[in-house]
Amino acid sequence: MTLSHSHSVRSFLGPVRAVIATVIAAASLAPGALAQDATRWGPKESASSFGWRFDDLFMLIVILTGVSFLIMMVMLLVPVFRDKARAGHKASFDHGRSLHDKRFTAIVSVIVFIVLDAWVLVVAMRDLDEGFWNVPGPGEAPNAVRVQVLAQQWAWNFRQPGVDNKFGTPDDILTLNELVVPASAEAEGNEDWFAGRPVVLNLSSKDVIHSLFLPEMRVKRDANPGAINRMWFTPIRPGDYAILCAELCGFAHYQMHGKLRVLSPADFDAWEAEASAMALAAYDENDAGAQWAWDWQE
Ligand SMILES: [Cu+2]
Repeated sequence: MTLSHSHSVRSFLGPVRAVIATVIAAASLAPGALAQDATRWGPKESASSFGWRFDDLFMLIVILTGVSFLIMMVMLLVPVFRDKARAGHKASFDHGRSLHDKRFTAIVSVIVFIVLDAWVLVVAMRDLDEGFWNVPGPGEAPNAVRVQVLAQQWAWNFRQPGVDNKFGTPDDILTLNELVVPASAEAEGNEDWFAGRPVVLNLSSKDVIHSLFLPEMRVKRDANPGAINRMWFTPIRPGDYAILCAELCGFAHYQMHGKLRVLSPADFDAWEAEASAMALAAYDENDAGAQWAWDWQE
């Protein structure tokens, strides 16, 4: 009895260990983001003012489903061990059609629905309302850093208005697969949603549907041809972060990534002035590919 038990545990742990070892080996061999983070579970640390909301929501879901799982396991395992085969004990077959069984099922279902689903829904809707959907409207964030994003197979074009703060002028800063924005440390934990310099994006696409995904900022939004979608976030810490496409958009979709460079406010102002001056100096009105600005959508 003891022998066969320990044997079955060992034969179960063998494949589990093999899977874990394979995952760790794959993560440490993978290029880029995964390798640096192989020791950390879950996504990289949030670096935006409302990113914590998504982390808290995920944790709430893990706790609620984890506790439900444990309760279910206890309810399953207690009868298994309490009523296991023994001399003189006869099994009886039950369809679970009695009123007692039906009432029990109904009560458990209602509790699960109210406690788990409603709780997660209320928190998720509050977070969306105060964070992701709360894109600053006209005049709400005069300090906002405005960016036009034009996706294409398979690259990200970014346009910033430059020092004249107008889109579609010769001093516009155009970057490819790299977006430079300032950090606003004061936005962290601030009750004013738009404290510091929120980054507000207008997204569109040249060809198919893409999706701009900034995992450390905890935001993601589709870029659709023929439409302008809006998105916002406020970075709170300088650093280099990932830009990804989260919509399967063709055969080189996997190459459609870039770098989000978050600079200190002073470094950003210096970068912006220099990049805008260089854009003005290099402006070529015959470069048709660079003339894609639109009227800013607030
Ligand atoms: Cu794409």
